Formats: sequence, C-alpha cells, structure tokens
Amino acid sequence: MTKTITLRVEGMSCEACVKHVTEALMRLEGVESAAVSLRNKSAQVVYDPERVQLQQLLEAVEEEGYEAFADG
Ligand SMILES: [Cu+2]
Repeated sequence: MTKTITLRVEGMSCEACVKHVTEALMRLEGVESAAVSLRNKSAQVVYDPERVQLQQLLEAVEEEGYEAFADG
C-alpha cells in the first residue's frame, strides 16, 4: 500500500535544483515516484511506508542542500 505526500521544498532556484531533489528522492528504496515543482516549491512523493519513512524523505532533500517540510 503506497502513500502520497506533498512536501514543501525551499531553496530551489532552477531546473537543476529540481533534478537534484528528484534524484535524491528517487534514490531511496521504497520511493515509487517524485514529482518536483520549482514553481510550487513542492515535491509530490509516492512511497511505501513499510520501506521508507517520511523522515528519510526529508533528510534526503536536506542532504542536497534544500529545506524540506512535511506541511505541504
Ligand atoms: Cu538550481
């Protein structure tokens, strides 16, 4: 059973940032898809909560140098 969440992502300024965030999320085991929007400052992530936790999603984005929040 997958879950869909929209994260708020701060600090992206161009399409390369979008790519970095997308790749950081997709690298995680259990993430099925990540739709990152520069314009909306968001990342819609479909993931399997049995394989990856929300906290790991946030950390993956932050390790790339951006800020991520679970409040959409
Ligand atoms: Cu950029």
